[in-house]
Amino acid sequence: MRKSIFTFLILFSCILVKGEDGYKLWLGYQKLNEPVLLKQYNQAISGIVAKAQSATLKIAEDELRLALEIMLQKKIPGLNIPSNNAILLGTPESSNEIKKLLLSGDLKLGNEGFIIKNHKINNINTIIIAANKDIGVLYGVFAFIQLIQTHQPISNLSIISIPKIKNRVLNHWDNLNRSVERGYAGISIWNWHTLPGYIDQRYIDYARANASIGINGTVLTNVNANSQVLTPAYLIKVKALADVFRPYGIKVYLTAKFSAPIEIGGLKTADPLNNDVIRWWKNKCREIYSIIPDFGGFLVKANSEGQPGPQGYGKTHADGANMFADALQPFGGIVMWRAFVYDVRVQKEEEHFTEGSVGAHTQTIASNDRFKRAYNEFKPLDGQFKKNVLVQVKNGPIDFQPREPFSPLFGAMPKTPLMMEFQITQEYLGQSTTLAYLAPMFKECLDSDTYSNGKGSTVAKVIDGTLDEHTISGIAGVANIGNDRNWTGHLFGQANWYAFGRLAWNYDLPAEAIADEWIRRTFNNNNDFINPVKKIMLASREAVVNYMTPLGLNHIMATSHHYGPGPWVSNAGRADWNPVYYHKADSVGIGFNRTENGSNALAQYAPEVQQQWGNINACDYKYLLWFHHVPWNQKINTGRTLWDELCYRYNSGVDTVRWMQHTWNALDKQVDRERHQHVKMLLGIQEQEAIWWRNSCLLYFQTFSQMPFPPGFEKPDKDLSYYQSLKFPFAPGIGGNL
Ligand code: GCW
Repeated sequence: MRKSIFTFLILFSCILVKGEDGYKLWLGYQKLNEPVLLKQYNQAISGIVAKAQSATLKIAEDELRLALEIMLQKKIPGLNIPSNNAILLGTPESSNEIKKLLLSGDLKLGNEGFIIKNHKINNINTIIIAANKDIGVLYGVFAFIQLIQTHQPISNLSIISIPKIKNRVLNHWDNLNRSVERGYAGISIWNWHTLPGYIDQRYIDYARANASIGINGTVLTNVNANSQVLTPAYLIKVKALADVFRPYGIKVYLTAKFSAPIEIGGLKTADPLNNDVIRWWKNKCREIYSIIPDFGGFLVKANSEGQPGPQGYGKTHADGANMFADALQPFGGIVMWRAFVYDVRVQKEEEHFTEGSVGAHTQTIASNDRFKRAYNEFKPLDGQFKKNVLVQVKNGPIDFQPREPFSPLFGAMPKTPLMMEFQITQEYLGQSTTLAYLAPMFKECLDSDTYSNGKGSTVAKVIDGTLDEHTISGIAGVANIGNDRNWTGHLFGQANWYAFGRLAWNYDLPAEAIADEWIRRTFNNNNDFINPVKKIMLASREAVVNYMTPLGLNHIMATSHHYGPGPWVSNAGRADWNPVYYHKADSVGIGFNRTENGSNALAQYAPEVQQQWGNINACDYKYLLWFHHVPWNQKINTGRTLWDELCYRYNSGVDTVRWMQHTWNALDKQVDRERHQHVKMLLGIQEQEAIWWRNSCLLYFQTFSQMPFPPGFEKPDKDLSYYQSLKFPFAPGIGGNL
């Protein structure tokens, strides 16, 4: 007896102290506490009719039941025929009623779209969740669950939802030894050592989370690939993951190292036009598809940062990509060929580059500005890629900075489907100690007008294929997922994974609406909580821009690990790995002149865009130092001198973080202690890091401007040499090809 009381007490206290650790993401269904709403939902939902024959439909039915039983606190029976208030799930194949409904309208749902509708069948009220294919039903189920999680009415539903972009893919930069390049949430979730025998529950939960936001592909391995993953020993491990993901509508892709035929195939060359090489890749593809029949295809980083590629054999990116395209084509696979290129090979020419002074080959690709590289290499190849190639372009011309102008390649290659590459992991945005909600950053790029086909030719329309009538389209996000209990290191990193998926499905969704649904699904529906948290999220990215890289500064992070400020660094191996290359501060001013009398990178944009950014007096202050070298004492269009504005921005970044801290701290009663503490402690670190950024950058830039800090601003408590002495040799997230 005493023993059982004891056990009870232990269990009870465990329940009391156990908070939420974030593992459940936005799918931690909770009992609904609002009696009126509960009554409405209970009346409207009596059971589920689903003739689930496939694994996907079974998952859809189970998920719906799980969610409803927890949220509505009642049993949800399975029904054989529609009775009053039943939810009817399925496809034309699984249900005649659905067949009739889908045939009755010109719905164009495609393979992934769905419809959710209140529908009368013989005078009986039902809710129909239907799609042409099983996966659409699963997406529909998650959308319906979202309605309940976010307390929406369900009495007058007529939702039709179709993804705007076809391939919505996560890119894991995960190495075979489980380190994650630019990963800040522990080690890789793929435990290659125990695969294929051991299927971690995480693999299933990962697939479920991705399906819930419409992600339909995953590249398992780092772009700085290790070719071992293409060997039979690893392919059976890949197959095990593909088998887990398949019913969730997720295809598996791999990175293909260009030199694999040499490394694992025993050939002497990897020349893309060599017959042995061509044959080797064809056989490799045949082998992969015999193991994984729905394999998605390859992601390739070639001739970039030391990776091998076709240029090593005097061939072009198109030659390389097309070789893969031919090998994958019979099986329906695609090639995602990255445009993030700056080959070390042409470094010497670049460093001594003056227009017109180099040989014919380097003339086309070398440049006096890293900004221009991708465009210089790829634009001339427009029209040369095979039909199943997508060229994957980073959102900006340099490298995932807190703010970049859109890459000039968008809109410049109408004959080639361009795929967007965003970075969800926060390599340059404070990594996992920083709360930075990235939907506003993703949207800023997607909504940018390229003017390539007249006004309204947004980046989003370039990548969804509508502008240039492409039949394939894609968007990739470099994942921020690791084996940390909460998946992403920072709890709010989950919002970026979530936002990426939601925008990939529908880029028209406002960043605010996505934040709103994420907060409701992850925490609660209490407005006193939602409103302040939403404000924090929406201010967060701009705060980071302000205290790290305001006014268009970029790439001034410490080199290699990119953790913390390093604007003074000038000794890295390549000129364009140095922050001084990017900010160009001198006694006159600061910023990179990319106008006609500078590197003229602006000429890569349409005339309307050139006009928007080309005039130093009119250029939006957000992009100013991206395009202009501005004198310290010049009055800019915010009304302050450049130096004062810089001080003002750095300070306001710190102030915003402090405001975020206070706002969050006051919410301790509205959220469980575990998650509250987690975010609170990280915001404490973020405040320290923001101060560090502000102080060190302003002290450093002051050595050029020689101007005083405007009155009223907090003075740095350390001197510049202190900040310059800080070293972080073991900062996380480095390492490739492992
Ligand atoms: O952002 C840079 C990173 C590298 C990365 C590279 C790329 C995977 O610092 O770590 O390598 O870009 O995108 O290929």
